[in-house]
Amino acid sequence: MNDNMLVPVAGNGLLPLRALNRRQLLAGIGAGALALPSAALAAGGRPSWMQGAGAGMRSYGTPSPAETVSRVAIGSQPGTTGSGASRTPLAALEGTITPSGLHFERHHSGVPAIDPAAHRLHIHGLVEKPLAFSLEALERYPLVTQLRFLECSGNSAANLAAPEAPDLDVATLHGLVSQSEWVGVPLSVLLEEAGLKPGAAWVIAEGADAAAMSRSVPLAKALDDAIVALYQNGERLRPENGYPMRLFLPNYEGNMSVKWLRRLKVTDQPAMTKDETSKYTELMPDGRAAQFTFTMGVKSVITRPSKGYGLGAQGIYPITGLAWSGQGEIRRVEVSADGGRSWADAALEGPGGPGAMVRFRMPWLWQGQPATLVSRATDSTGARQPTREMLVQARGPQSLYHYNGQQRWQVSAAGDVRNSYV
Ligand SMILES: Nc1nc2c(c(=O)[nH]1)N[C@H]1C(S)=C(S)[C@@H](COP(=O)(O)O)O[C@H]1N2
Ligand SMILES: [Mo]
Repeated sequence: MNDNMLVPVAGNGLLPLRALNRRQLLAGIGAGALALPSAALAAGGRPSWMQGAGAGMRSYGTPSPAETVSRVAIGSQPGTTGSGASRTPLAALEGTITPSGLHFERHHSGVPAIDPAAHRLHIHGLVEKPLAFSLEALERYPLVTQLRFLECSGNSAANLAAPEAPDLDVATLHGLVSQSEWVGVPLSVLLEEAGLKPGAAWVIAEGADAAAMSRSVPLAKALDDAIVALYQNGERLRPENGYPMRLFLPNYEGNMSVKWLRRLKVTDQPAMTKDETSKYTELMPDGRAAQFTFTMGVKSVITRPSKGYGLGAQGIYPITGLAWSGQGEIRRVEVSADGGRSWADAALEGPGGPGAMVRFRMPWLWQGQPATLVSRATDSTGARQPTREMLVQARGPQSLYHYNGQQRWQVSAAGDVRNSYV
């Protein structure tokens, strides 16, 4: 076979994963894009390695001034300072780790200014010995490292609630998810030190913000993989992400990872706080609500191409995105370019592991044909990401939280991309 020939593996131009080499790209219609760098070099004069002495050092680095990536769709409740959300610019990022300064934020009453020296974490309730920990004390415990996604259960809700596909980009729709390397003290160690009394079944976590955000955590989760996180991506937590300490509950809805953690009360029953009754419950079609729906479902989203990241010249384009599941590891991501009629397996990469995001990639030959790009993930429990239709049928349009439906991007003949339900 002529190795310049590209034989699609599924409908509408999906290409085999390892078929591409430089010769094929150059021989193909992607040549225009590849010619760019040398043209730019010719126009720009001398190559970059011939520059002068250069600038000096900085005590704390920031991105190149040429890079303008920032959090998006930053919205506050009217009349409040910082009670709202900002979203991770998913399409602008690569790999699987979200830079700390671009981690999404969700605050119920702004970001408190906490003096780390004065801050204490209290453990009390059904314990033999109530304890109070300073940041300095917590630092001396053996710390554990977890590469984990954090997703607000309100993420992607616009796609469930709106009858017509809202004309929004991937960050605005799905940017309430990020991934960091979290380092902290296992909560089990602190609870064992306090000594659990008979009847202990729940731990009520409370934050030191004006909202005193509180959630009830099942004791089994607290003793399993919960940590009191002190570090994020190698440095102390950012103020917006809970400085100086936060509860981090892998795989659970983001709301339960209480930031600015100041109190853990061990109890025999849940506290029925505002955020586990009037909020963060899912209204079902029969009028009842599902409560304590902790675990995030299996999910994936194509980050490029996507709205605002459309196609230019015809040629080969990488389709790429992120997949994650609170139920287990991501085992498989399939991609379709024909709206789900045919599928092909994408390549998975990144460190992955339980509770971690993976990146997926799939080469695609675009020759000006209209297309609908979709991805669907399957996790190690065998659960596969549902379509929007399946979710609406099961839950009605009002359940809002925990939307993990497949994202469809409609590509026009002009190469523009928009959100689509069909
Ligand atoms: N104390 C406190 N903890 C909180 C919140 C808050 O407003 N106050 N917001 C919760 C919600 S709804 C989410 S999704 C996550 C967001 O964490 P992040 O801002 O670090 O992304 O924190 C949770 N923990
Ligand atoms: Mo949230």
